[in-house]
Amino acid sequence: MPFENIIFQVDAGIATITFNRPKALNALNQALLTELSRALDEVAGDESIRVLILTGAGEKAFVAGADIGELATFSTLQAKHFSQAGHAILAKLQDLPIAVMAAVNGFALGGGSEIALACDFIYAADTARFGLPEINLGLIPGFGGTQRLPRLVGANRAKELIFTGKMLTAAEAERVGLVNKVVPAADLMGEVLKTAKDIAAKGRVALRAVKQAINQGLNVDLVSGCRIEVDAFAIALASPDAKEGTAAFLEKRKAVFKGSLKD
Ligand code: CO8
Repeated sequence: MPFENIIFQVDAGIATITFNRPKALNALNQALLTELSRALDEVAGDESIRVLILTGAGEKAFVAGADIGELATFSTLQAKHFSQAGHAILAKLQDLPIAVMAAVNGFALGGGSEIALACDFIYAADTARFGLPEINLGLIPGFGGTQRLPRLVGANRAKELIFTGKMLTAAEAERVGLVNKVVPAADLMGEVLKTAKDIAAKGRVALRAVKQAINQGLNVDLVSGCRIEVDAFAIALASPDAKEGTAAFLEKRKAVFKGSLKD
């Protein structure tokens, strides 16, 4: 079935999902979330994909949050289902064994910020704005914002942002560690693709192992996290890519990683 609310493209190992409801500033309705979930399944099932980029259509927004018109019609049970579905999709996004970058090209508000927070890291246009303004609607974040934001920027900064519902500029978001890099809007996709291509050329097994070690390690104490790293290191070292990488170094040539899982 074709996508109507997102654009899904794959080119040379790099997949891009573009949220595509520009008239509603790419707000998340149930149809969009269902399509996002399907696209993530396609990404997970395609071994040629090494990097996923998420961005928004139009010049104004990445995603301006959940669709408020739709939200306003929900019963309590529908709200719970919508929030649970959002959590499941963002867990799927976070657990993808490849690099996931958010290219935030404008407003990333509410559920939009929460999607960006579930990515591995964020590059932003200088025109981007970040915020969790749910409190202005009498609501609270419902797609992981109360959990992922404090882990990234600290509880004090997260509370100020969520209690006030205020927006951060791209420069402020970079200063608090929410965003890795801010560039002029016209250069955003070029910068994102440059880093995506760099990562796509690395060994697949190593990338998967290191991402799992970091993500799982963040949920446990340091000693347990270091044990996770020991296992992940051993798995990476056993991969054909590690044989190629070490041989290439010793032979003074550039490594060519194939990402295969057996010799
Ligand atoms: N939902 C629906 N439509 C939206 C949304 C949205 N979140 N944001 C913008 N739009 C629509 C506007 O209604 C408008 O439509 P129309 O042209 O038909 O009137 C169009 O997009 C353009 O928007 P504006 O005219 O408002 O553009 P401005 O440049 O004046 O303002 C803003 C841009 C500041 C981004 C403003 O649109 C705004 O404040 N939007 C709402 C942002 C917001 O509050 N987001 C949080 C939503 S709640 C949420 O995300 C909860 C997530 C977890 C849910 C869990 C559920 C149980």
